[in-house]
Amino acid sequence: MNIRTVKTTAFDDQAPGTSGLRRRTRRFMQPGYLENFVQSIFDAMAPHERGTLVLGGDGRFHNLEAARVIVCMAAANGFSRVVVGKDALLSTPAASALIRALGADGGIVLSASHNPGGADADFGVKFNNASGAPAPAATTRRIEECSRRIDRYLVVDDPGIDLRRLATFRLGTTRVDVVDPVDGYEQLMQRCFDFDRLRRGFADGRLSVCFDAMHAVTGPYARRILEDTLGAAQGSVVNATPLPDFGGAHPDPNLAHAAALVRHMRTDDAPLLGAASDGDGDRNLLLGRGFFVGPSDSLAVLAAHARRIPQFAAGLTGVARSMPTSRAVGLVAAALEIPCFETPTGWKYFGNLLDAGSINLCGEESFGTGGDHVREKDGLWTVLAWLTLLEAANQPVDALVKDHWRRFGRHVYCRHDYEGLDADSARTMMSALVESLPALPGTRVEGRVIEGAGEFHYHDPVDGTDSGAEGVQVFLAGGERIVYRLSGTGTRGATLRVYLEQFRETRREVDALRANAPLGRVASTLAGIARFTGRRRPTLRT
Ligand code: G16
Repeated sequence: MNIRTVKTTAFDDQAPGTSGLRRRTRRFMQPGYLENFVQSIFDAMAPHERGTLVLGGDGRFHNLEAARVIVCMAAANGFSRVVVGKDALLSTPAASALIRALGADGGIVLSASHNPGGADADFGVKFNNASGAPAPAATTRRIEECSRRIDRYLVVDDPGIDLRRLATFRLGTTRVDVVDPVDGYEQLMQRCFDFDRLRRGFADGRLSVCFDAMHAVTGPYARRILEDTLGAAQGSVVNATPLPDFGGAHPDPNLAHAAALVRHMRTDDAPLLGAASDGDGDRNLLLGRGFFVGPSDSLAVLAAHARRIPQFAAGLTGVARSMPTSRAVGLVAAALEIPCFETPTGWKYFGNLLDAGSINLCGEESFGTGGDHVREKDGLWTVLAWLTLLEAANQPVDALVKDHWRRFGRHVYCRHDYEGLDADSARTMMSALVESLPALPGTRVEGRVIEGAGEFHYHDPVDGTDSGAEGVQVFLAGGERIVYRLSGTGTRGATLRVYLEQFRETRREVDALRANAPLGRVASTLAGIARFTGRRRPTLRT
């Protein structure tokens, strides 16, 4: 095996974002771009960590080609074993599960998550550590440093490796196993849930589901688990074949991009549960008949009923939410007398808490929920968890959620996104907002009194690391809260996210988007969004 040392020069845009490095696909296809970043990951690992590497992706354009390059680089860098999903497919949670099951040293997932795929769309690479968690901030900083001073990468010539069939072969001293991407994940789900009970629920008609895989990676997982194993009706999983361009759609499971599912869930044929997942299978959207379950409420409901889920039969040790996520789960934690941690946006911040056993359930407003079975958010797991609750409660989705609001009160919550902003204007707006914070408490804006305001800083209670400037919070009288932050996952310009939350004890039905519209205007005035960015309205409200 001929290990080639290829000279290279650094690219100046390889600092990982909220979740790995996401760039335009053509940027990744530029000679040396993928190789530099992958070599930087390997360089950031200690030599004794070059044991087993897990590898897979969400099937988007360039997935297979990039995986072959990475196999050749792993062999050149002295890994003893590379375990790759067949067709170079692995959902993000399945990759995390495989890393943990194999005791691997880490894994690389090729995905830009919910971003569109294709030659003119997005591609991404993320690295997970030996516990299966997204690389923590200290590691991503090391990777970035390596990417700045890189001057060579190592690779072996591709002898024509075929990742499209199950096989084991050698590349020099490296053993490469091409494995079924679903097997291990399904076995893990069988340990988390009571499959016999779910099977009975589908068999006697109390359970029914429509799962929209959005032509992304969860198709094969959902088909196998929901239809083949649990007996959901054939055709319950739609858009189940992973396509390189996700069928030309945006694989983002929200009300805007999963519009067909939303419409279906309003018809007389709607099943008990409607669900969708994103490009790499870690996000989830949940719908009842004509009813949307917000991700923050989903987390709170799961926490309140956790003991009904076999994985949590012994109870929850603690829960966590990212700062912008609504505070609904905190009320449940208080009732259960367990801690509720508040972390910055990004699943990587949950990793240490899960490893330490401080929490076993966590979630984010960005359509992510997960437990301690893996170290990633897990879309299909969340669907199985909800099916478990629905079967046990024998209630439709909306009744379960409304019961929860009656018991705990409701955090009426939504998010306004201002997408495709000029990056400099967005940063200037955030800086001006941060500067204005000390003077805000006690002032009024559009008739509301500001009680407190500040930037969010996080001190990791497990490893003691500090993360600062993770978004701005403004607290208003009456329990309203506005959060501002810039997205860390986009590939063009900047996206400003404004999160709006108010608490209501009332039993009256409210539409979250409509109820929060006035607060959205307050948020816009307060930060001068139109003045700095030229935008009068958000591009997306969810
Ligand atoms: C990623 C992270 C999530 C995070 C989200 C926020 O999600 O894994 O933990 O909440 O980004 O995105 P943004 O910075 O754009 O608000 P994913 O599903 O894109 O990997």
